[in-house]
Amino acid sequence: MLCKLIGVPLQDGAPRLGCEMGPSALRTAGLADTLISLGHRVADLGNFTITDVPDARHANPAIRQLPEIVAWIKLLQETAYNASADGFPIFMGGDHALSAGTVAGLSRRSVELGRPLYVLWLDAHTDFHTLDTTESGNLHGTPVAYFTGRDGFQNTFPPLTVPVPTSRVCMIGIRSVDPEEQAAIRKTEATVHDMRMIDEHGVATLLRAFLDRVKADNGMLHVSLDVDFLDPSIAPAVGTSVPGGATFREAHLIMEMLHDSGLATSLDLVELNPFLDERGRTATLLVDLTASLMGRKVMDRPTRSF
Ligand code: NNH
Ligand code: MN
Ligand code: MN
Ligand code: MN
Repeated sequence: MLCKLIGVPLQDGAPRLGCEMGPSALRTAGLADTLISLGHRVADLGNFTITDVPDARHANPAIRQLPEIVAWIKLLQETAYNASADGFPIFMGGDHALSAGTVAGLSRRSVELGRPLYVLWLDAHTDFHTLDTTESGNLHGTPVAYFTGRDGFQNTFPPLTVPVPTSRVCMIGIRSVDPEEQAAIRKTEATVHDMRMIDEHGVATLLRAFLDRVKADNGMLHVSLDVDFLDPSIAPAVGTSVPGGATFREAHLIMEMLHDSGLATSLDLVELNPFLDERGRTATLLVDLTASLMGRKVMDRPTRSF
């Protein structure tokens, strides 16, 4: 497999500075060599950057860095569309606002290929705010609402080629949802598995049901991994940590099952804030999770029963 590393040093969507260093930390933690050791080819396309910032405004005074985010979405939409022509794009964030651009670009690609795009959203948060409803004004809280075509982005964010229907979005790890997001997402067909669902059923059952649907539909599958999906005790390098997150094994199991399914076609690694890390352990964990997704395993699976 040709893995394309795409650096997205974006931090305008998050409340604290530092995500801009994410791509460097992932490179330093050995992402490219790890993929090569698994038999993949790697093309590091370097870090992308916005050049001109449009004149964008919105009536909600809380919104921060709107023109910059609009510029990033435009750039990433084009970048994701182009990069997904062949190979497996890995978007190294950068904050989660980047997924507004990556998913929009991948959605355009999926229409061309005649394969529906599915999104696995691994996050503590639903990121389902619109420009009208966000109270924090941090636009990393909005990408899912945008790429699923929720009202409230017209004439501000770039138009979508085609929205991803909410029925093709599966969220796992959710444990912090603002009231307005809660009310809005309840009215959609999105699958929202909060931490209690993991506690009661286990990640394997939840993920298998989703993967079966993707497979039956010959879908493309984009995986968006927010560091705060993970429990803060194993992944401290994030500005918006929430207690009670996924464990080391739950996260690896998801990645291992994704690998076995052969369904994943692209990946976002987002919200890594290296300024908050402890001797690179969160960056290293993200590299190891990517390794599990791309084929690292301890043992071959037994073909006979045990
Ligand atoms: N819902 C909150 C907000 O809109 C938190 C979003 N923060 C995230 N999302 N880290 O993944 O501000
Ligand atoms: Mn997020
Ligand atoms: Mn989050
Ligand atoms: Mn909020």
